Amino acid sequence: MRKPSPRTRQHDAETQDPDTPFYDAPTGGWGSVNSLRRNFAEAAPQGDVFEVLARHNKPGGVMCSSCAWAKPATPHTAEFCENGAKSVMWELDRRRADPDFFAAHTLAELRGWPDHDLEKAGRITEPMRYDAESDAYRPVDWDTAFEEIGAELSKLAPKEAVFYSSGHAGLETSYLYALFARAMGHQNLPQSSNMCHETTSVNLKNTIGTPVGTCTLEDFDHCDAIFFFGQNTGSNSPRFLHTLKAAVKRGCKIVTFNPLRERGLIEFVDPQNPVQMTVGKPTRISDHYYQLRPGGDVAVLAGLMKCVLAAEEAAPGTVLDHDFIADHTTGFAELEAALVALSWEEIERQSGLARAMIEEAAGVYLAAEKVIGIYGMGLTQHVNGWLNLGMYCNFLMLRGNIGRLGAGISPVRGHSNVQGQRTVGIGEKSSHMPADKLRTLFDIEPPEEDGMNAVEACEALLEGRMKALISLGGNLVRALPDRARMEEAWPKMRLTVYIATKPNRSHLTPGEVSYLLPCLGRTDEDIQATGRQAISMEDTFSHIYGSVGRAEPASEHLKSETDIVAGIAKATLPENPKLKWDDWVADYGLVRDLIEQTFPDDFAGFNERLFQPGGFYRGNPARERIWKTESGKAQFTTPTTLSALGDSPEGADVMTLVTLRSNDQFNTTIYGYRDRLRGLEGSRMVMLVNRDEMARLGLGEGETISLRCAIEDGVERRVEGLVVTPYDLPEGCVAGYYPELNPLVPLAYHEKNSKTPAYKGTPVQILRSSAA
Ligand SMILES: Nc1nc2c(c(=O)[nH]1)N[C@H]1C(S)=C(S)[C@@H](COP(=O)(O)OP(=O)(O)OC[C@H]3O[C@@H](n4cnc5c(=O)[nH]c(N)nc54)[C@H](O)[C@@H]3O)O[C@H]1N2
Ligand SMILES: Nc1nc2c(c(=O)[nH]1)N[C@H]1C(S)=C(S)[C@@H](COP(=O)(O)OP(=O)(O)OC[C@H]3O[C@@H](n4cnc5c(=O)[nH]c(N)nc54)[C@H](O)[C@@H]3O)O[C@H]1N2
Ligand SMILES: [Mo]
Repeated sequence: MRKPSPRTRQHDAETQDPDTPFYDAPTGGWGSVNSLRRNFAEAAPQGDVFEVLARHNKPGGVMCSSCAWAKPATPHTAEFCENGAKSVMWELDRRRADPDFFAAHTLAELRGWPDHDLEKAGRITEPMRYDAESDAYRPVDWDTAFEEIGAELSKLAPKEAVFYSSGHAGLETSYLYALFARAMGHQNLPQSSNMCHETTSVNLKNTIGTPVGTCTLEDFDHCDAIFFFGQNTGSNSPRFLHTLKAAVKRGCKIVTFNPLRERGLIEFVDPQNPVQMTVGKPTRISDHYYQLRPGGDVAVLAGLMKCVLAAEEAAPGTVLDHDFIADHTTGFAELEAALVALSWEEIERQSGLARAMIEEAAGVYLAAEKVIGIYGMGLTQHVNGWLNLGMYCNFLMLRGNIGRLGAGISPVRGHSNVQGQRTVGIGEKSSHMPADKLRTLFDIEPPEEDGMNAVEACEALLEGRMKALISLGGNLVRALPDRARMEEAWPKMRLTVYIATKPNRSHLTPGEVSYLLPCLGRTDEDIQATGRQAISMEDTFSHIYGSVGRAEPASEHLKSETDIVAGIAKATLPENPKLKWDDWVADYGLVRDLIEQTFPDDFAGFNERLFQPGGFYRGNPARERIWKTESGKAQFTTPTTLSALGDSPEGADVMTLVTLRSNDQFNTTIYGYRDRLRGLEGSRMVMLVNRDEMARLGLGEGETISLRCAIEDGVERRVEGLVVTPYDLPEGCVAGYYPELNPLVPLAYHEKNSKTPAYKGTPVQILRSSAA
């Protein structure tokens, strides 16, 4: 792959490339209010939307179904962001995908609809069964559905079934789902995190002995500097901007490394601050912003650490945290030797940044006593994501920045309960749910064999080893890599069951027997035999909250996710008096008791603490400097390469593809066609590229091109109809939107240890229309 020359110019708002689309207003502010207004007009949500939002993210209210950011103990008057409000409005949609809708449209016809239009059909109102003859979903009653699904699952060898979950469903449903799989005899429990922060779960565990971040919200009141690698706060966790604003006001320094200039990390106007909204100045967020090459983070971190070593050499004993390194870590000498051997020339080449820039950023690090390291998909979705995280931990550990107040490593998780689902047993490993508890609590002999994660399930599907899928939320055929191969293989399954709120693309690829089961959303009131039920979830800081829906459900036929999972389990499993599905559905508090008994260290007093303001903290050993690694110490990682990208074909025409989320989407749910914070509007079928590259490649603005994956493995992967759009990106890379570009990412191109697909660093070639 071509290695472009490093940037020597630091970009700020004034030096933005002229003529490239650019949103020069701050994040938040009136833009945010107007965007909400438009979405409100389109979704025309139910009348109770304002009541729901008034209680949003507050004790006793609904915990946001958008991202996994914390819900503070003392909330703002409106504790929701633009995107949280969009997700509520989207769920409280007045439109209905009812039996008449499905009668009027065959699946073949619906496959021609854009994803946005599919979800715009509204909330699904009744359980539906696919009828192959008419190629349409037809209404069916719940008992028939459960009976047939149970009968189909019972006919399979357990390991032919896969139970997927998107990170939405509450801890109660998730625990029962994980229990159901193991009672059936398998641990095929892939989750959305397999495409997301699995890199974190596996590699942080190897490095510092915990699969999750070590920070809590409190740390942000004490840190002196925050580093950002590959996380887009303005779009994906906007409430975090309030935390950042407060930190900046205290004098905390923020340093960002991102190939794109993301507005939220540049400046912010608090939409809830009337003064700032009218006459105030926006808050500047990042003090320094560096547009590194995609995959260049390993090199940047190596450079930063070389600066730390140089400072130590200049003033021995004053820079490194020698006590921490000696008492708490292993592998320092190897790391040091590797860093000394690295040349700045190579670091500049791989990172795309000039040495002076890295030295400047290191200056901020060295001046700060307490530092937090934030990251997101920009680090995890790479072949060498393990090294990104290893190097990031190295960097923090050199000065003891893990396991003390105001410091730590802090992944920002995606789905609202993605972290919690793993905590209560969703995962393919035996270690995810203690075997002794399965035996004593339920007389279940747990499966010995590990199950499959998302990529492994796809491999099994391609090889005909996967026969049934239950999908608890999510939209796999859109979210997965290698779309063409996946969509083709999908209908070969005997059974597909989609538990969902709104129709999406995955529902249009039914197996031989297929069901679409509509569930209550997070905001909907959930009444069971013992009354109104609460559910619970865990945020990115390992705090756990109860959530109570109060909105009127879209239809009287909806069931809760807990009820649906229990219904399928009961119909599938042989009689076992210890599996009390009916009692559990009647009272979710009983499920919380079971969670507490299964995971006593995390959930002591679960029911009593459910509504504790700010959530209750389940603790984190690395935060206490207890290292649950193989060596019992925190592990320094020695770099074996300076790039996070995988091996790829050489050649001047090979570019690195980064897939992005817009400000108007939640994963595969497209709210609209405006990416306001990037100044892009109207179409998502774009290829963003730097103007110099356009000139080099002879590409014209507005020209339509195709992209092809440059990995040659016998499969041709292409996406056609992309409009060339100049954008301020580093050389050597192009960017476009997820999920539109997922057909370009090979299934086998994933992070080495965790198999998280490398969605941020796929080698591609541009094909001109004539060649396409
Ligand atoms: N509104 C909204 N909120 C969301 C979501 C959503 O779709 N919409 N999705 C949710 C989910 S499931 C998740 S996982 C999170 C995702 O949230 P993020 O972790 O922010 O993920 P992305 O938006 O995919 O990309 C993050 C950033 O990485 C940068 N980047 C790309 N490649 C590199 C690289 O090699 N190095 C560096 N340093 N940066 C790079 C991109 O420019 C982008 O700014 O958000 C959650 N919240
Ligand atoms: N190229 C590329 N691909 C990516 C990514 C990327 O950055 N680039 N990101 C990856 C990441 S981080 C993730 S997490 C995955 C996301 O993958 P998924 O989690 O599989 O996808 P989502 O789009 O979040 O799922 C949306 C669907 O969930 C259903 N839904 C919504 N609310 C509820 C509910 O309350 N209950 C139930 N049962 N269903 C509900 C709706 O039907 C909706 O259509 O995509 C991954 N794919
Ligand atoms: Mo995610």
